[in-house]
Amino acid sequence: MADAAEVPKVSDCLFCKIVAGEIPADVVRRDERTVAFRDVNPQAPTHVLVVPVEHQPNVAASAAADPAVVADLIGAANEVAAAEGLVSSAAPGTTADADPGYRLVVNTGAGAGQSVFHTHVHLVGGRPLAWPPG
Ligand code: IU
Repeated sequence: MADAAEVPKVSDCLFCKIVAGEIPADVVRRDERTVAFRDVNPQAPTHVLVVPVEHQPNVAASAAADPAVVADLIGAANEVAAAEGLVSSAAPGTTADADPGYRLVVNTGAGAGQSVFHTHVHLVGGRPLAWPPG
């Protein structure tokens, strides 16, 4: 695992500071390329943010710089979802009780609701989720 103190960061980026351990966060998963921590303003019983260690301002920039990081983020989010009891072995199409599921949201751009400009995936679950989102 990378030493957090050695991770390059953008000096004024909040999520870089969380990745580096300079700002406390409720970290639920960490590997060499991603960090997952609970959102400070949760919108559901499970609301975890999964971020890449490498700073990019949004997922479009992350995908352009290193497409594999997008798979890393989704893989990490799925592992967190499983740990939170949101991944069912039930066949698709069964009831919400049997297959609670989860939602991944990647707000990209201010107009889409992005407020922190370090790529992040919201993992939301633990309650019924309506569609379409707001
Ligand atoms: P957004 O998609 O960029 O809007 O999401 C940013 C999220 O970061 C949002 O849900 C905030 O509650 C969350 N957050 C956080 O977890 N810790 C912080 O110190 C700050 C924002 I500032």
